[in-house]
Amino acid sequence: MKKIIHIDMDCFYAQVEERDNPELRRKPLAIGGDSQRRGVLCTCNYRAREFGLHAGMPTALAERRCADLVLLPPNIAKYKTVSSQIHAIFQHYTELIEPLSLDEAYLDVSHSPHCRGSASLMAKDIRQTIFDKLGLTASAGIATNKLLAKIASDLNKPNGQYLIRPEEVDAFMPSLAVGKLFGVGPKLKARLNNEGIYNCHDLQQLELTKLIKDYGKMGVSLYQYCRGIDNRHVNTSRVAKSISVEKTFSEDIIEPQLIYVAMQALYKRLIRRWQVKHKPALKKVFIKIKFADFTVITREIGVAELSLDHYQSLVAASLVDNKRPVRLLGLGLGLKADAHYEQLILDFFTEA
Ligand code: TTP
Repeated sequence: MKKIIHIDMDCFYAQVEERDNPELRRKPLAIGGDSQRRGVLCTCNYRAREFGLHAGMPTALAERRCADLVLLPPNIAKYKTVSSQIHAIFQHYTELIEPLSLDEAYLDVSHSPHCRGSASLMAKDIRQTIFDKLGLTASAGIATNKLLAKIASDLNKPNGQYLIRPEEVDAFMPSLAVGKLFGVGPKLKARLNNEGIYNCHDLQQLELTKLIKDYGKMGVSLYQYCRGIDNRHVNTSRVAKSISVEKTFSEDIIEPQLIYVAMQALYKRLIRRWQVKHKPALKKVFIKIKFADFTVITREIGVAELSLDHYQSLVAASLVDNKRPVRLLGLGLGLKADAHYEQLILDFFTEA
């Protein structure tokens, strides 16, 4: 049986800024883009969350909800440095580390000799070390697989940890909302809810054959995950599946010509990101457009070569179908699964 720890720093960007300027601790604090430039929040501290603020919220709305909000721009270089310091602490316990983002990672400590092999004690130790060395708090989940460990790390947040014992899994799973399962994003969740499936108990009533018929390969995962079964390994050489860049315009754009100008600038940034990563092999290109009413569409085509023309035709087709002002444009590349290069960090912050 495996011993997996999922570590997740508490309100990471905000906490780092609070640490470096303790005055901020008493204030509602958000990290994000300027409301003048129609930015959104990357995250906010727990005081700000009391006002209903959260990641992804437009900064303008956040400032309306919380008049005293202190807003800071993200300092990604600083967060990357802290992230590698956290990573160095993990390495003391195990080499089997799978980072999910700057502030989150799975650790397989099944064979770690530390703390007499107790994963709970190791999690406590790791959190204490992060606090002693870096002055930051983290939360942890401990379980026999990645699915459960990640769910568990949310249960005693902030600055806490939670252990799901193997014998507790059967009692724990039924009441869990389907949206908490790995791979169940907003679309799949809505589809499941539409069919009256809200929690894992509902999912457990469905036969494997029916799940496969309705959801294909994901049906197998759903069947296992709703029972707390997850055979995924801690993947130490995580490979990125996509590279993308996006831009929120300072004003909504109606004029297609201006959208194409923005597209060209984004394309240059995308190429640079792709080159830096040693040009991994492509599977597809895609675009994302967010309209002024916040609806989002995505379009993609399978390609092996990168070219501005692909984006041009995807954008053109989208604009023909949707004659509405555009708030955000994103361009991306889908990469082949075997595209070999290292991407330890998922770059959330894509503004130039
Ligand atoms: P999360 O771990 O999702 O959240 P968090 O650390 O801010 O807060 P919590 O205590 O609830 O875990 O994200 C990690 C960091 O990634 C976050 O501090 C900022 C960044 N981020 C973005 O830039 N944009 C986003 O939409 C999200 C969700 C996170």
